[in-house]
Amino acid sequence: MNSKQLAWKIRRHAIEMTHLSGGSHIGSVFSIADIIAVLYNDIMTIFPENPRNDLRDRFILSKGHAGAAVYAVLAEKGFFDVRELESHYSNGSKLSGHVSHKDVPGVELSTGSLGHGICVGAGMALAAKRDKKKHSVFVIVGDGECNEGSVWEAALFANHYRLSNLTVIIDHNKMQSLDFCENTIELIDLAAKWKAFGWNVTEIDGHDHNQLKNALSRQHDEKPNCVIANTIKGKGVSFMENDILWHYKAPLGEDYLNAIKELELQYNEK
Ligand SMILES: Cc1ncc(C[n+]2csc(CCOP(=O)(O)OP(=O)(O)O)c2C)c(N)n1
Repeated sequence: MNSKQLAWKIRRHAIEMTHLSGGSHIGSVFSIADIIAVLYNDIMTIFPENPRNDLRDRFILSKGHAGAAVYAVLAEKGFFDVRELESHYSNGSKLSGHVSHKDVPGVELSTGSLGHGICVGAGMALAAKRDKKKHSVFVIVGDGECNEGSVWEAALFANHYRLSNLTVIIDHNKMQSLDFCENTIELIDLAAKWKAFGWNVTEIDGHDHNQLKNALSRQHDEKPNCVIANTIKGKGVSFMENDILWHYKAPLGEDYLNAIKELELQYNEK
């Protein structure tokens, strides 16, 4: 399976998962499906049969509300049975809506309270550097999540310790839960901000797999790496794209059927 096929599978699973549970955040999941697919298919060293292998690269979804994308990729990569995805977001399930590491092989960190995943990722990168370990740490942060002060503390910290083994990908879809970022708290020029914090910054189209592969495989020798991925919230289903409704709305009834129809038409293009 190539990364585009994997991204399609992530979207296809996520529609079923949120449909079955009446769960939220499908737009947030679709926004990062391509990034996650490229990371797990082409970039990270992973060990599905031995998920805690110390040689593994570490991945943290700091915008933990899009956890369905992580569960879907882990199931597709063989960390657990894809049939478990059906329990997502339902009472008693291990696969909670906000991503959880409890009893879920392959998840490094439970997140959901925004602004924390990047801090833990920076700590993991410092630990690896001090222990002279070779693995990398990748963290996806939402652009709305950049409203959190702790994101910028982590940015200062990672530069101070020259954490070149850390790559933060900003999912820059210009939206957050109930509005556009610019109407909530303006971010202005994110690339300039991360550069000013001492990071090596690359700005790309976050749905272009070649650009993702190039940007994510390049780590700077001395600086932490920030990839600003310009994305579209809801990417992959036309009526969900750039529509704020799909942060919280569950794909039910006609919406579900129409989304499936669109995704199925895309299957042969991959
Ligand atoms: C500390 C904290 N405050 C508020 C929330 C509620 N919340 C959930 S998602 C979200 C918007 C996040 O926006 P962004 O990071 O851009 O994610 P995306 O739009 O890609 O889903 C907010 C404010 C939260 N999860 N954690």
